[in-house]
Amino acid sequence: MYIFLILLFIWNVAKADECQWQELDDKCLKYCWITFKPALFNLISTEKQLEEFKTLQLNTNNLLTTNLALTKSLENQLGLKETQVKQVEQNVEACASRVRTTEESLQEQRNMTEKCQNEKIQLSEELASTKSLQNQLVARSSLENVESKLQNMENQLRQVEGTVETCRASIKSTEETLMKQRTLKEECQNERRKFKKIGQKYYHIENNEKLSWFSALQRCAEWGGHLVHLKSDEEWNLVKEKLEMGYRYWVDLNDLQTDNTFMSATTGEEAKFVKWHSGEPGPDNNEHCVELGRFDGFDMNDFYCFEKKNFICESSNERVFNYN
Ligand SMILES: [Ca+2]
Repeated sequence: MYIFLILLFIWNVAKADECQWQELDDKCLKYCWITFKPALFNLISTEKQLEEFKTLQLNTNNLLTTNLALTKSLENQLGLKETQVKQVEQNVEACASRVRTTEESLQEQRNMTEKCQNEKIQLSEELASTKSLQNQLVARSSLENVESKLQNMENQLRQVEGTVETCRASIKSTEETLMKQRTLKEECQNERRKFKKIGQKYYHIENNEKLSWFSALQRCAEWGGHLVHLKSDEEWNLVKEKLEMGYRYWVDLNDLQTDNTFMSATTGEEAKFVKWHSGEPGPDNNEHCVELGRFDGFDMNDFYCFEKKNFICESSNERVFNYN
């Protein structure tokens, strides 16, 4: 373009030499104007284009600068990213290292866990063995306790057996006593059967055994009766007809409490019926118990109470004789 303008300028200058300066005002100037006008416009246009080009170049430079700055920034960012990538790679490596360490630790833990499980199994077996031994000890202790309790129970059993034996002995003694009582009762009953009805009452005239007045009193009581208590001549006459001649019989009268005041041991009252032999009761103050048969008949006589004589019992309860 510049080369073309230069060539065009040179050609116009060569054409101008043909014109006279005096003709410039009209001929040459017009010519020149005609000649330079396109060039001038072209130059203006070229300058505008140049300006635009410069502007464009400036913009381009700015854009390039911007791009460079951007590129620089990108490069910086890239460097930063690379640094970060390196950091990440280092982190990854560190993580991988830690993973390996963790795996190793995990493996160690697994090994430790397996070892612990084995030890646990072994401890469990030892614990089971210990428990078994403990149970055996407890069982042995329980057995000892049971043996001790059994010994105590045996001792208690011996005591109970002793008590039972004592009870048996007591029962046996009681049975024997009861048997004796039954025997005595039977004897008494048998003796009661000895009572015979004489008149309106029942009497037993003991002709075999001789007792003191006191013993005779007791014996009649044992038989369920009392020494005979005569109340009237009728009773006296009926009884004396049954007596053996030469025998002497105790009756229930005595003056043991007050001399010469004869009381009935049956009624506790002073005797209302007496049949004294002549001269009786005598002056001997030691004679306090009354008998029949001292003399030829069976009149009454006071005599020594401890002398053993036959005796006459009278029933105190008529029901005793119902079975006769
Ligand atoms: Ca006398």
